[in-house]
Amino acid sequence: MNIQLTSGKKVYFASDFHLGAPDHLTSKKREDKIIRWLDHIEDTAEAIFLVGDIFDFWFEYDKVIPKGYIKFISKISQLKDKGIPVIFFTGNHDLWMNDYFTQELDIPVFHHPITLEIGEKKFLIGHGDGLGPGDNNYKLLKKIFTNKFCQGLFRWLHPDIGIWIAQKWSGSSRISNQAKNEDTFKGSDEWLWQYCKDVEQKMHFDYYIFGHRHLPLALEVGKNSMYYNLGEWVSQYTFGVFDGEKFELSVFEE
Ligand SMILES: [Mn+2]
Repeated sequence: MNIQLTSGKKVYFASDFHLGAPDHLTSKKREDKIIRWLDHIEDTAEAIFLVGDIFDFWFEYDKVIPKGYIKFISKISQLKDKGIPVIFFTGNHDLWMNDYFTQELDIPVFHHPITLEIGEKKFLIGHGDGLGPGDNNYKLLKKIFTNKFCQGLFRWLHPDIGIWIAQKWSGSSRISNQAKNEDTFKGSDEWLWQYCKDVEQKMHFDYYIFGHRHLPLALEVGKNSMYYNLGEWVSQYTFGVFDGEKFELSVFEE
C-alpha cells in the first residue's frame, strides 16, 4: 500500500483518542473535538491514519459490538464515501478489533506496524506497544490478551459484564501509568526511539511514526531519519501531518 500525494494534499496521523474514557460525558466532548478536527482536515486529506488506542476498549463479539461512538464512526464513514482512505491500527486498548470496520466501512485494520511509501518518503507506522527492549509485564499480558482460548472465555461472558470488567481494568491501567510517571520523556531510555535506531541499522526509513507513549516527540534516529510520536487526545490533541516534503506535529485547538 503506497500513497501518491496529489498536489496540495496532505496525509494526517493521530492516535490515542481513548474514546470512552474516563466517562461518557468527557468522552463525548472529545469525540466532538475529533469530529471538528476531521471536518477541518477533510478538504486537504489524501489519507488519514488513526494509529491505535482509538477506543479505550473495543471487543467484537460474534453478534455484538460496544455501544457508543456513533458520531465518530459516522464521520469516518462519510470520509470514506468522499474517497478519503482511512487506515486503522489497533493499540493495546483496542487490540480486539476484528473485521467489523473492514466489513462495514472497508477500512483496513492493522494489528502490526506497516511499512509504506508516501510520495517519495519511506514510512514505518504502528501503535508501538510491545516493541523495543523492556516492558516485559506488558509483553506477557499481550500474550494472554491475544491468546485465542482466553479471548474465547471472555467472549462467553455477557457483554454487559465483560465490557464492565474491561472498563475497570482499562481505567486502572491508565491511572497506574500516570502514577508511574510513564508520560515523561526518558531520554536515551525511550524504548521506541531505541527500536527505531535498531531498525535503522538494518533498513532505512525516513519517518518512524508511533503512538502509545502519550507524549508528542520528534527525535532524530539517524541521518535523514526521524521518529515522531503522535501524542494523545485526552489532554494534548496532537496530530502529525505530512505534505510530501516535511512531517510536522501540530495541535488542534478548536
Ligand atoms: Mn494509549
